[in-house]
Amino acid sequence: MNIVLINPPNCGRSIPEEEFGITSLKMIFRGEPLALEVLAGNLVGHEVRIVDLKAEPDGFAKLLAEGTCPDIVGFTAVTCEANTVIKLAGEIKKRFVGKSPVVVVGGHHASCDPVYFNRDGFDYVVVGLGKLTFRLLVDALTEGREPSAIPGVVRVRPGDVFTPSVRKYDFADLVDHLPPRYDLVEAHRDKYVMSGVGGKVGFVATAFGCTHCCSFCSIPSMTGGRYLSHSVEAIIRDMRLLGDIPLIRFVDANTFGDPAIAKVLAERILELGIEKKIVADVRADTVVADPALMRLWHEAGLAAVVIGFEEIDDSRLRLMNKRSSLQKNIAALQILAEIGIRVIGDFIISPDYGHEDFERLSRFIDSSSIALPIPSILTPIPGTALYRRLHKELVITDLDYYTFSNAVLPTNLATQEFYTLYSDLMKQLHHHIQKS
Ligand code: B12
Ligand code: SF4
Repeated sequence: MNIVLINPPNCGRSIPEEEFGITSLKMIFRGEPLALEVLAGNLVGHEVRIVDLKAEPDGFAKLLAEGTCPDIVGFTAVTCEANTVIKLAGEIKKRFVGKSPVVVVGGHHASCDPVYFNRDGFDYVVVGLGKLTFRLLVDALTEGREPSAIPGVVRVRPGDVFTPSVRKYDFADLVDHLPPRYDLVEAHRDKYVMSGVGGKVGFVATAFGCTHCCSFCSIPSMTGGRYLSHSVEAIIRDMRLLGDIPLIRFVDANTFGDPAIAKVLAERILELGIEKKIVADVRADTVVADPALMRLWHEAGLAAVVIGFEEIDDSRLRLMNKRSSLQKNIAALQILAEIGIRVIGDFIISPDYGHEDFERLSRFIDSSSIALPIPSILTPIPGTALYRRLHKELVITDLDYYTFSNAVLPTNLATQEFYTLYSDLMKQLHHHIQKS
């Protein structure tokens, strides 16, 4: 089969920019489309290519201009990319009308809100981890079998009943023995950079899902609540496949979710003398529970960690089901500063924030050792507990705005005032970054 996997362009819309001319919130994100490389890794025997529209904005026009119709087109999308992908899928169907490429969508939004894609332009939605499922789907299509019985695969029937069955996930879903096809994006390598931490970056997935279930987070639904780790040897293999790229970002939402595996992995990196700078996500309570593990990881190359601090108020943390506390956040910062690991800190600004709250957060961050603070705005992503609780209150339902930098819930302050304070906070953080 001739398979084309498409990474949507940087998209999503900004209210501060459109309504108030505040452009200081714009961020440019870069990184390789690892999901598509992972899927391609399990498509041995097929002709596969990746069109990364974040790295190559005119890639889609070039694809449409080609004479050959792909047999299968696969799209990935987070929530703010869902509408863009719907448009692109429609254009594929229109361009190759009569030739019937099979169009499949998977990824974060397809997993948390699959019914959203039950519309023209698509043939199948894949829910959750896709490395094994997509291979089974491609096999069924190759052999002319009906794929709907494959767990995680749902046939699109616009206007008709669309009920994805509940799926179970296990280690087999990781197809551990086959590496991602890093070679498919080789032409764009120089564009995959992590500014602020150290230039050219390669992505490695060490685990999927999470050990926790915070109310705003869509990660647990990717694996039905399970935490699944790759084998240590597969992780080492992938790190080595990235060649001389000096910086590795472990893209897992919670890299140290299984501390025993994390310990063996760090020891193996040290034993093999792999000298890479590493950035990974860790929970504050994991740092506090096991500082020795962090020390070991620092030796193994861990240069920076991303921590979801989210809030500086315990009652708000409880409401988010974060199962951590301000005290643990502060203790984690102290431990990491002593070890010498830099911290990238995520914070969530609730739409009910007033002046006081913005000021308190700004003071906290300014007096902390966080090297790169990243405040985003609380956004109920469909499929999360937060969405189930608050969806009736949404004032913006257009998913283009679900970029985590728009208030889609009503703000307590006047909207412009809210965005101005948010923008001021971002500017202040910019100074903080330059200072640290
Ligand atoms: C790396 C990353 C990025 C990179 C993406 C690089 C790229 N793809 O081009 C960059 C930095 C560009 C980025 C940007 C953004 N990101 Co981001 N990002 C991540 C991160 C850390 C890792 C993603 C990853 O590579 N995972 C590894 C792969 C292998 O796993 P996977 O993506 O889950 O893929 C599996 C399945 O989903 C499925 N699958 C995926 N695609 C497809 C396609 C098909 C056809 C099939 C069959 C299956 C399938 O199979 C895969 C293998 O099992 C995740 C957090 C996380 N840990 O998942 C957040 C995350 C995906 N990002 C998120 C968000 C919100 C954003 C931004 C809006 C900015 C922001 N505020 O963070 C922007 C949106 C981009 C835009 N259009 O502007 C959210 C998405 C939530 C949601 N539902 O919308 C996440 C989950 C973070 C979070 N905790 O909330 N991001
Ligand atoms: S926010 Fe972090 S700790 Fe909470 S469920 Fe998501 S990935 Fe896990």
